[in-house]
Amino acid sequence: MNKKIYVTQPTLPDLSEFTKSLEQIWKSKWLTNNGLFHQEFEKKLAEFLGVQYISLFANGTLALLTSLQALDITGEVITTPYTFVATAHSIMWNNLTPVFCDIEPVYGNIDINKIEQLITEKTTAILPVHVYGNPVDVEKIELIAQKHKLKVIYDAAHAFNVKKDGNSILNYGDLSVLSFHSTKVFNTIEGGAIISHNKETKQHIDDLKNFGFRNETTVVAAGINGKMNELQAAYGLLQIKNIKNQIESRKKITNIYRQLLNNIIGINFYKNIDGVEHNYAYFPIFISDEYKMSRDELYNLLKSNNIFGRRYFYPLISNIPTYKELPSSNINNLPVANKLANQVICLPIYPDLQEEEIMYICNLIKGK
Ligand code: T4K
Repeated sequence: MNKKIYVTQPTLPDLSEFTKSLEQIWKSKWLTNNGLFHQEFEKKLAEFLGVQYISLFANGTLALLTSLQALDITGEVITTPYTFVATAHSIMWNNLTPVFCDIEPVYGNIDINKIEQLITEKTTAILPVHVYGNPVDVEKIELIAQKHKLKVIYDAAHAFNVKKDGNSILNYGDLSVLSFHSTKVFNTIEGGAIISHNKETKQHIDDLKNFGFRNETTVVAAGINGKMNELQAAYGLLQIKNIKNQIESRKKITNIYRQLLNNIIGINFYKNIDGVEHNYAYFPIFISDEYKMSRDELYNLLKSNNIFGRRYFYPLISNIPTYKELPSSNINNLPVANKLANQVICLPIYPDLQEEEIMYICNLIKGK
């Protein structure tokens, strides 16, 4: 394959439509700080996702940082090590301690049966991640949180438009955080959002992302500058138009992969979950010992053939220098997370990926 195929490729809005939006922005000279595009994007996105309150952000990491600040989280936060570093970094940036909980072996989400044993008098929140867009068992998390009076913030960076029994997964927990980075299902180049469930919380989050300003002269907290600008908002508004088709294309690609990779000894992947509307954000495969080569050998074979899959999420966060001295990072407490991190390759998936390209990738895996 002469062409390089990456793990993902962003889909962009129609350039001539975006140019029209840019012309409006140029005329108005209103570039950021809750402009008209920002207001409209918040409204349309909330409608599209089926949620009540959205606060837009410049990126998902600033949204995560702010979500912990907004709920006054202190002490220890139970989370997963099997995620992108931003999840744990946001806990650290708030001077809190991440406590890593092991994951379940099928979808790679936090193992709800292992959460309670990690709760101490310092625990104030649980921060699960809907990894690859597969929903965490939100009902069980809610029961644990109620029992121990903990807050729940979902890192929903991968879970754009994911629904469970027709209801957005973003409606669970105290807050959910989205990422609209260019590598995500829905992108605003960089971008993110916090989903909240009442007006007061949204107001508080909106203050926090604007340095803590409530109005011209009142600063309510040491907030940050997390604002999304008008160019990102205008771009995002156009993205809503085509996102359904894009998710449909991802679904088709997933089904082709599943068909072509079926019955290869040592190559595993998960099935859809009953009652869940998936977004097909990633296509991870897990390479076990029965496969004819190691995970890294396959990763390098693909790479030498111009297929740039990614080992999301390797190395495991609990094994990187910043976190590995934490008591909860002990490898003996995280056997499943360590195992999946050593088995995973996320194969390329994006709406423009062609059927011949998928066949080429699968033939390399089959050894043809
Ligand atoms: N929580 C979770 C669970 C997350 O996964 C993330 C982000 C966050 C929180 C934080 O949200 P943000 O603050 O990012 O909004 C990427 C992304 O940078 C990161 O957003 C994402 N997770 C993570 C899973 O993946 P890298 O270092 O792997 O990205 P990069 O630049 O290597 O891109 C991957 C491939 O995508 C490239 O090889 C080619 C293609 N690509 C990339 C870009 C940026 C393009 O074709 N066009 C592009 O513009 O982290």
